Amino acid sequence: MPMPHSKRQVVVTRKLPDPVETRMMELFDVRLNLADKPLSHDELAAVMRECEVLVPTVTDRIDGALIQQAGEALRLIASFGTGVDHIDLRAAKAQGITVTNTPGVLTEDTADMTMALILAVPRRIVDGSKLIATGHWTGWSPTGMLGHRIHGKRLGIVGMGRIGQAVARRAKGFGLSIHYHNRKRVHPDIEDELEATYWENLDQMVGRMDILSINCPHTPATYHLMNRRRIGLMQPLAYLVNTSRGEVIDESALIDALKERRIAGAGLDVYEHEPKVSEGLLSLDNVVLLPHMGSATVEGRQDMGDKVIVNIKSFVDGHTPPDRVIDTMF
Ligand code: 8YV
Repeated sequence: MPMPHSKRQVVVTRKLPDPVETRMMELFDVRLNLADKPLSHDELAAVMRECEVLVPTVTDRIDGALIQQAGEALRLIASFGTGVDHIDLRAAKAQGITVTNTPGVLTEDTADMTMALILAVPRRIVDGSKLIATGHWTGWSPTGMLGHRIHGKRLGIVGMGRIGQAVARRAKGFGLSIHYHNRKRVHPDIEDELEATYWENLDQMVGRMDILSINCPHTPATYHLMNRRRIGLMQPLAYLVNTSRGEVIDESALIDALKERRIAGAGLDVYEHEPKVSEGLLSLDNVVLLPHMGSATVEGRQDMGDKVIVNIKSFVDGHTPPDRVIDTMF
């Protein structure tokens, strides 16, 4: 059957779940990446010269140069993911290219993983598991595998958006008291529900928390928000957890603080130079390191794919896609 003219040429840069790809094939003229080999800068440039819709992921750096070289046909970048720091939004706007993302559908999964790290680092879950796996466990002892209590401690959430609030809800159930810093104070009803304390001044909060969780997006304003000076304000028994973006923390300053035991530990799911994980982190015994898997659930990936499809479909049908990224920076 000849392809209907209404089908738009969509290029997907990575392997997506089968049901998502199948539905895309039904709706659009799609080029899939079944081998899941990330495209090089040149390969991205080549597809962006031809396609009408690009579906990138966090592993594709869609910089200003790529956008400027894009063909006239490229009208939509429908990213598979919530964070959009891998896309030069200013350049896209200048070229009249719409950008969409997939907010909301990975909130609970990411909050779960944040909570897992909040538990795993102070309670030494990975250390315990390694002890068994290596055959070194000799039995229970009164002073064996001691970690630190979660209940009754203070959790400082940096970025009280959807994910920050979902973390707060969970953490409250674990008996943590909730503190937060955000560009804007959240609605009083949410503060009441979470019994949350707002800190307008991040430095003030950082110095008083037992656990800090990074849940803000990476933007020019949050790059190295946890810089060397701020990490230096943390208490020696405090933990730092990051499931957002590595760039929010000065990774080398964090490594120094962990090495010198100026803070107690860190749980990281994201890194400043992904997929590279700093050598300095790998040799530490007070960290739990995960491979950017905060939203890695079968259900989440399906929901993300569904959102991408709705965004493309509404765009090609002439409507404003539901998840258009409005760049508030400009
Ligand atoms: C996604 C994420 O899996 O959505 C995000 O912002 O960080 C991840 O959890 C990834 O971005 C997919 O592109």
